[in-house]
This record gives sequence, structure tokens and C-alpha cells, in this order.
Amino acid sequence: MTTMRERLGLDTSEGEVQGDQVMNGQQWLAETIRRSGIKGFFFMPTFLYPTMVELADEGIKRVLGHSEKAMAYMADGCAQASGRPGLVITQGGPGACNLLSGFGDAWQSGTPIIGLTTYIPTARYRGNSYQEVYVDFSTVTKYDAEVRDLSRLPDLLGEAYREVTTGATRPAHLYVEGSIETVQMDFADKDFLDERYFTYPAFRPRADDEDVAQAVEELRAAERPIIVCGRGAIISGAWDEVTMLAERLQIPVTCSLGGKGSIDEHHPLSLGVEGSYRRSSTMDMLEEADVALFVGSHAGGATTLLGTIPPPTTRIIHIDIDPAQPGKNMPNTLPLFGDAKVVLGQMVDAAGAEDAGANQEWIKRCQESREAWWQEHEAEVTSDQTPIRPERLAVEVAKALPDDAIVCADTGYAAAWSGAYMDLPAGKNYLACEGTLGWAFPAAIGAKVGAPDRPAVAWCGDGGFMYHMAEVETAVRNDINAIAIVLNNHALVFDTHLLQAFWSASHDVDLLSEFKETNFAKITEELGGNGIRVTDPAKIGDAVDQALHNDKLTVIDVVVDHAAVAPVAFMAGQGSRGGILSDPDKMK
Ligand SMILES: Cc1ncc(C[n+]2csc(CCOP(=O)(O)OP(=O)(O)O)c2C)c(N)n1
Ligand SMILES: [Mg+2]
Repeated sequence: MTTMRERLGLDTSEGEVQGDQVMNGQQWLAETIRRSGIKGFFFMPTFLYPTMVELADEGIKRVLGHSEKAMAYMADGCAQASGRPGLVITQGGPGACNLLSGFGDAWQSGTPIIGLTTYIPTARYRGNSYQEVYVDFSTVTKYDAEVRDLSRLPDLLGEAYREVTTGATRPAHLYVEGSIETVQMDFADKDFLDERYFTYPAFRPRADDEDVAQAVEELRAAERPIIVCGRGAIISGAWDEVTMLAERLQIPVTCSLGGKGSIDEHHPLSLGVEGSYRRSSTMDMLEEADVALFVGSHAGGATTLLGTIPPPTTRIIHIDIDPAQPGKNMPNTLPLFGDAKVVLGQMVDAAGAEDAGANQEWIKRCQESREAWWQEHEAEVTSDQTPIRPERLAVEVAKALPDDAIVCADTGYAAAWSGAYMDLPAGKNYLACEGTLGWAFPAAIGAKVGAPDRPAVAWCGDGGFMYHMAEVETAVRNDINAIAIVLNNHALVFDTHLLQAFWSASHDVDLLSEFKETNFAKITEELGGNGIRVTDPAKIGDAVDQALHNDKLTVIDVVVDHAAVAPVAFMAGQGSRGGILSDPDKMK
């Protein structure tokens, strides 16, 4: 009788290869996953089951979910929370097609995730095989290769790890021929992976000392200096150095959404987030600055309001691990190539003693501007109104969360509400989505896997939550007690407001952005999780507290005001629409 292995055409000649380190592919891969120190990986069958079976009882979570895209977001959140490359495993063909879309956000945020997908075996390649559809990962990866033979798995996977953890970190993908799982080989002399590539950043280059000295001199000579931190400051873990430099040279600090956490937002020198989803007061000060120190930033459209702020006359000093970034979007730039934490440390050393009393008038104006912004929104922040004002919700949630919580914020209004109204401590405690609606909930599940001792909280709208609602079941089944706070306004309200602003008279315009009312707490309960519905703003703190003390996934469905307009820079979003629908008065 033929065995299943023979019918599948798999190698059945186990034990023929001789040598000290003879293993088959599944064992070697399992050993490498063990060595990598990850707390979990994310998968959608069918690929690498033999490896997963090898890893039973290892304490590594093998998280089976409900779509390849959500699994990629989980690996993304896991990587960001843990500081180790995330791992996602899916089948090729349609699985790879789905996975690709989950890599877009990680590509933009510079998150190292490694995707492994199957490839059609050479014997059947281009043979109209079942599921023989190919997708090109090169647009969303820094490294993309095909492993057609087991002998190449160690060096190609090694290269993937080296690529994703060094320089500008980003995802990688390997198409792997399925049969290598069971083929045997002697792996002696096949170790291409130094331990350092299992965490990132694997290297921290120093900047040129002369450039550092010049940067400090220019910042000291400035009249209205400002520091703008991007996500690179967070990837590098540079919050202590940002704070030290700001204090030494007496410079106010702002950040993009991705850079939130670069300084304690209660610090007197912190102005809050800038960019498209921001406090308008921060943009005013950035526009006025004469010298701006950008730290680990792409200075992209969402950070610079499509390249308008800071204006081109501003002198820029730009620290980046990617030498191509400084000067890319902003002229008049002094480039500092190196790791943000190290280069800022060099600047602190070069600065020497604190410039007590420097820039006091400028700092006072910045602080007044920040206070005026809070005053302007005092009514919403303290509102007892129902449905609940999102401003009140954001402030209450920030108050209720412990300092080590990780907030994963979705795009659109969710980004703006949390970015502007949640004052959070310094550290890696806010993972910003790069614009991919639906990312936050799976990312928070992944963050909880990557940092199990810290609370992980998704902050998203109902539209965003609905994308991957099925992952409630995944979290419950895998004992991942993340928290989701869903701002439920039964609509894609960002779009509702856009439609109302431009086409309110149109027939049946509601059909273009409104949903039916849904109770996400009930759905969560049905799926085995802990569901809480909050309609009274006085109950927000209790709900968060209950979630923090629950050992099951909790979804807090908060009924929020459909009419609340978030602090986004302009109604029509980003450059993809060429600014056609933007309102110039709302640009700042
Ligand atoms: C993948 C993707 N599709 C579409 C968008 C455009 N978009 C941004 S915010 C938004 C509405 C979000 O609705 P919801 O999550 O309910 O939040 P609300 O605006 O209602 O607060 C849409 C459609 C996007 N950013 N990403
Ligand atoms: Mg909504």
C-alpha cells in the first residue's frame, strides 16, 4: 500500500544522509525559529505543518488565524512590540496574494517581518498547476527570494534576517519550494546567522563627529529650534536621548504619529503630534521654527503636510539610518547618517553643559500655543454628552491605562483622536498605522504575543474593526487577552463628513458611508470573548479597568458621537487625490 507521503511525491529516504548535523528541512527551520527567540508566529495553512509540529510544547505560540492579511498585521504588531523580526507563514498562490496586501503597512512603517510562502515545485512549474498564481513581493519587501533547494535555505533565510534587521528595517519574503520540508541534508557549516540578527536594530552606526559638532553649533545658534521625531526614533529606542538633548539645548519637541513616545508627552518641552493627524498648535510652531532637527523620519506627506511645513527656508538637520533620506523631501539639509539613539547620544556629549535659560521666549510661546489648543477643546474633553465625544474617550482611556500599555491605533479619525488627545509617556507605547484601515486590531493581538507582560490595546473605528472581526475568535482560542476599543458610530464617519461637506444634497448619499447599527460587545461574547458596551462617559475608566484585569480578549464597544470631526489637517486625506478636495483653510 502506498503511504500518504509517497502519494504526495515527498522524499521518503530518511536516514540516508550521513553526518553530525543531518536534519531535514522541517527540523532545521524549527531549530532556527527556536533560536530566533520569538514568542510566537502567525500562519494560515497549508504550509510548514511539519515545522509547526516540531515546535509543539516549546512555549512558542503558533497562532492560526482567519486570513493571511490579518496574520501579516499580527506579525507586524508582534515585531514592533518585541523588537524581533515577526514571522508569518502562509501557502503560496492565493495565500501569497492575500499576504502581499498585509505587508504594505509594514513596508511603510519599516517593520521587519519575514513571510514564508510555498512555491510550485520545479517539476510542475508553469504547468497550469492548481493555485498556480504568482504575486511579486518586491514592491513591499526589502528582500525577496526563491528557495528552490534545501541547500540554499540557510543562506537565503540568513540574508533575509540580515536585511530586515539592519539599516532601514523593512519586510522580507521567501518563496520556498514545499518539498524541502522533508528532504535531508547535513547542515554542518551552514550557519549563516549571527545571534544579533534576531533583534533589531542589529547595528547602530555612529555619525561623523564633525557633522555632529556642526549640528549642535547650528542648533545652539538657532532662535526658534525644534526637534521633530519620526518612527525611526522609536525603532531605535531613542526616547532618553531625545529628552536629554531637548533639555540640554532647551528645544521643544514634536513628533509624527509614528514618533509618538519619543518624549513623555507631559514633559514641559513636548508639544504633541504634528502632521496630517495632529494638534494644529504644533504645526504653527513647526512653521515658525528656523532650525528643525528631524530624527529618524521619512519627512513624508503625512508628516510635512504634503511638503508644505516646514517651509523650504527652514534649515534642516536630519538624522537617519538610511543615508538616502536626509535631503530627500526637504532642501537645505545637514545630513547625519547613523542610528538615532547613538547619534543623539553623540550630540548630547558634544553639547556638554545644559544651556540653562536658552530659548526661553520661544519655549514659552510653544507652551502657550499647546495650552491654548487644550483650552480650545476643553468642552469636548470634559463633555458628559451621549453619544460619547471621542475627545473625552481618548483622554479617559489614556488616564486609565498603565504606563507600559501599548496602544495600536488605526488610521483616519482613530489616528487623529488618539494621536492628538492621548498624552502618553516616553517609550514604545503607541504603534501607529501607516494608513491601512483595519490594521490596528490584528496588530494589537500580535503586540500582545510579542510583549505578553504589557497590556496591548487596539484603538479603532467600527469600519476598521469590521475588517478583521473574525480574529476575536483567534485571540480567544489562543488565550491572547488583548483589548480592542471600538469607536462605534455605525459609519465610515471620516467619509460621511466628507460627503456631507461636498455632496450632502445627493440622492441616497447615506448609502456611500453609513452602516447598520451593530453591537460589537454582543458579537464578542458570542465568539467567547469579553464584550463591554459603553454608552456613558463616566463608565469608560471602569470598562478599561475591567478589560485590564480580564484574562480573555476584551472588546469595548463605545457608542461615540457621529457628528464629531477629528483633528485631521484636511477633509480629503492624502496626496492620492492631489489635494483636489482639500480646503486650504484646513491645511494646517
Ligand atoms: C485599506 C484602506 N481602505 C480605505 C481607507 C480610507 N479610509 C480612511 S478612514 C476611513 C473610514 C474609517 O471608518 P471607521 O473605522 O468606522 O472610523 P470613523 O471614521 O467612523 O471614526 C476610510 C474608508 C484606508 N485608509 N485604508
Ligand atoms: Mg466608524
